[in-house]
Amino acid sequence: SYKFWKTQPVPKFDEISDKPIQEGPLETKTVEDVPKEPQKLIDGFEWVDMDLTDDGEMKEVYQLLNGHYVEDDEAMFRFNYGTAILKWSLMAPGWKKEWHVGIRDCRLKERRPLVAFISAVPMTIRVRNNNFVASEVNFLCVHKKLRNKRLAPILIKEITRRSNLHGIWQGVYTGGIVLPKPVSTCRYFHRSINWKKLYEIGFSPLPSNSKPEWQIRKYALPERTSIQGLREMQKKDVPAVNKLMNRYQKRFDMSPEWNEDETAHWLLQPRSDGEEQAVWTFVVEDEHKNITDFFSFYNVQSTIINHPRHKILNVAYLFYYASETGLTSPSVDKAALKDRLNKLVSDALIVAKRNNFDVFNALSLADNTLFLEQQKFGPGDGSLHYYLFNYRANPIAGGVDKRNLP
Ligand code: YNC
Ligand code: MG
Repeated sequence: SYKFWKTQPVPKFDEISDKPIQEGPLETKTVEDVPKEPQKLIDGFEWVDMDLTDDGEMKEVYQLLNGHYVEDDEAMFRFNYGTAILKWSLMAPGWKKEWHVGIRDCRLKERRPLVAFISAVPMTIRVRNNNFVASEVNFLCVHKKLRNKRLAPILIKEITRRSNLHGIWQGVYTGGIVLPKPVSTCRYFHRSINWKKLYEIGFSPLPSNSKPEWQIRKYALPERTSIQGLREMQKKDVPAVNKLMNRYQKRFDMSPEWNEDETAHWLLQPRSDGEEQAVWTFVVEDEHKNITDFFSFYNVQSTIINHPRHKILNVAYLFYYASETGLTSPSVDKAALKDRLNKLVSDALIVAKRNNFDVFNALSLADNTLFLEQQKFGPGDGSLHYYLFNYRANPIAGGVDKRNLP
């Protein structure tokens, strides 16, 4: 019945109209309207700002998420965000320590364990022709022993308050569960890289008319990439990639708007010594030294919850990509774009295999439906819902549109 969500500035499920609605904020407030203090927690619990530049505090966030963050419906896998990818997601340009919000259990005087977390980073988002700054909220997590006690709404109200204190009134978030009311819904697709392992852990079934050898052969990939001029992105590519990205994203109704700092951060992941690589980005440079295309993917491991031999699943997630082929005016040649994206993603799969990934995930958004089938992605069970907080928008087609499914 959405007792909490009913009270929040989000669209209701029954707000349907035949005509397009006027897009924009649902409510307007000023910083003076915002409480200066957080809501008081019940006795024994305390708000904390987590300092992610401190290895010890970073480890606490890592361990909370590692034990208690998102699982699939059958509880076979749980996300295992490593500290490198947590830093990358949570310390993006404009990050603030007070947006890394924790709750400690102080009943245990000595240990004071971290038992809940929520975070945000600021981003500029474009919805059709409007750009606005929003809090991108992620990593909402409550310890399993404190579930169903209405702590989640308290965390959500607190990250909202802290966003509002910075004059930010909109939020962006995604989730596997249905809440009022998704602006878009996408489906997950998976492309096996290490089919044998995926089969052994119960992720991939053996089709009744197939054999393991046939499946392995089906998903085999060449050793070498095929596109001339493909190379890893470097710092010097940032201005060109930034321009290409923002031009290409105009193809879509909703997208982030990155400046050069954000482009560098999200595609090149500033790394300290010995830190693991979280994101891979490749560009295509033509004979005139122009950047004509790029693709990127990032790594989130999952813990395989109950398997005697396999403990970790190495998953690549397709991130952003762009190609001049999608920008030819006055109208885009769909067949040429389809051909180009298939070449790019085929090379992305080869790079992922070389880096020991087991599976490559992509959503039914952006131009992904142009290559999913040909690159042997198969639909998964999961959906991902996209939400806007305090912003009314007409629905955005994505995976929801059945015509987009292969
Ligand atoms: C969820 N994922 O509906 P109602 S995604 C939002 N996002 O409220 P309780 C959620 N709301 O229905 P529990 C939610 N999950 O009564 C549940 N809710 O109105 C709502 N899981 O609270 C739910 N991480 O504390 C209900 O539930 C109310 O103890 C129930 O805690 C929930 O990060 C949770 O899936 C998710 O750790 C913390 O189950 C817990 O079950 C858990 O009794 C595993 O809460 C990890 C997990 C969620 C991943 C994510 C995005 C979060 C977005 C939050 C919304 C942000 C809004 C924008 C704010 C900024 C605005 C500005 C400016
Ligand atoms: Mg709770």
